[in-house]
Amino acid sequence: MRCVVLGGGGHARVVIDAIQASGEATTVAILDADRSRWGTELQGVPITGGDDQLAAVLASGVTHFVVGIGSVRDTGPRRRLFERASACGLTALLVRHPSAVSSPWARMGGGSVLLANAVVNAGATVGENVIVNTGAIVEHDCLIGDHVHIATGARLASGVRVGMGAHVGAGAVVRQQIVIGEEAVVGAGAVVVRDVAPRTVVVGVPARPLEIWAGRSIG
Ligand code: JB2
Repeated sequence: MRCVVLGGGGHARVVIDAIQASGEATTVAILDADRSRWGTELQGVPITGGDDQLAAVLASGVTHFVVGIGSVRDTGPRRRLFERASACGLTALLVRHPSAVSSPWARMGGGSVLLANAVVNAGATVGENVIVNTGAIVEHDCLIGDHVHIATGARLASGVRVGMGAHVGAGAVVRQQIVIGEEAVVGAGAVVVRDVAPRTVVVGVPARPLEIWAGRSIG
């Protein structure tokens, strides 16, 4: 399989590395929005142009794509890029680093990336274009919506549901059966023991909505 990676920054490095290690596809090109990068290489892969090249890339025999931009909070750019490439007729590549563990009893959607030492356990369902970043754990029977980012080292206990486009920050811990709403953000290192409403930012131990937390902290 020949694939193109969309975005050529830090996250793309790790994604390309995982694709190369898995041996399941060959990354033949990177598209990046930054013109100054065009004509250069990232880890041996040429950066050939911007997203307006998607149709040409497809015509050249490339069949698959992966979104190679990450997110720290707003997962919207990743979603829009995924939708644009899919609309062009490219197929989203599922990427699994060989050191990652994904149960044969788990389901993973196209375009999702499971990076080194990540775990997705039995009965879990992971949507499309999800990042399960380095060392993150998605326990059994979790339900992870499309475009979610489970950041490095985050741990979701069993049966956690994460809504579309949410971000679970690095090293966060989420108690079993918790529901995290669409596009919510869990801060790095937070410990989530109550449900998180959609589009809410929670931080701290135990995690609280940012405004309340900040108020208590100041007051
Ligand atoms: O719409 C776009 C687009 N927007 C930004 N299309 C394409 N094809 N490329 C786009 N880019 C490019 O993504 C930028 O020009 C830049 O080269 C790249 C983003 O690189 P950066 O290193 O700034 O961030 P990242 O998204 O690769 O990594 C972030 O998320 C990771 C999960 C960082 O916060 C990392 O530290 C983090 N590990």
